[in-house]
Amino acid sequence: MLFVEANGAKIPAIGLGTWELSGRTCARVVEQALRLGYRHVDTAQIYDNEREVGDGVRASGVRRDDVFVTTKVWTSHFVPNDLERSVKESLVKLRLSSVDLVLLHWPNPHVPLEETLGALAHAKRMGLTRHIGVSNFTVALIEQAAALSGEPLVCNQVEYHPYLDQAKVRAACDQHRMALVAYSPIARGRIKSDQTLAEIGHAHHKTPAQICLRWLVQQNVSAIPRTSRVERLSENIEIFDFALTEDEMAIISALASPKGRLTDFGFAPKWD
Ligand code: 1BO
Repeated sequence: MLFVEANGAKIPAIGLGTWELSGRTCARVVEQALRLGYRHVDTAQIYDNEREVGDGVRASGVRRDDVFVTTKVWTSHFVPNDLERSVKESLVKLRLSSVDLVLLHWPNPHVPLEETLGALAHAKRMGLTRHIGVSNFTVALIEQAAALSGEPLVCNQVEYHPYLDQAKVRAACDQHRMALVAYSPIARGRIKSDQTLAEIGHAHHKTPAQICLRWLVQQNVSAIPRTSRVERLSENIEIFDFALTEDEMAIISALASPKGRLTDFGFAPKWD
């Protein structure tokens, strides 16, 4: 497994996303993923599956220290005392004494960023998490956050796949030595029927999803594909035995379109 190194953190390049996984399916998929070699699991308070993620981690038999666990604080808990309480609640649900990474799930313009980041840094100093970071931050917000944070921010987790150009966000992350972690990395399954990726895949004996994930990790991005199907778990991790050429990387990057974003909400920031 490759790692993405960022401000002192070593984030496994492929992780399991758990957005919209719940109940026994979630616990079973987490357990299977870890048994297959995954070492990175991503959850969030708002996903309402932290309990099952923790169950899956324990059931896998993989040593806790060998798994990189991320959770996220929802925007309604960004006032300092709430944030600390919320992280502690996540740990209780996960039944872990600490996580590897806690992220601010989305920006919240109604609470001063400095205060929220102060509370996040405090959570790190209390030992509740090894690292801290942000999610769904634009370039301007990354700049503000990097300037205000009392502890290094190790990543910005955003939607990223071949249909969405994230060059500006990637450059801002690079500048601040933050990793970019890609959610919806196979564009919620749309990648699977992509002709261009299928053709490139043919040359490498790989599926379109594997080509897509390889394209991400070759940019030093960590990707967290979600699946509830065990056979897909293996497919998504078997991407470390080949490399894309520069031409292939460029062909895939050219698939980006202004309409490529799949996850948007009324409370989202004005995207770059
Ligand atoms: C509302 C959840 C978005 C992806 O983490």
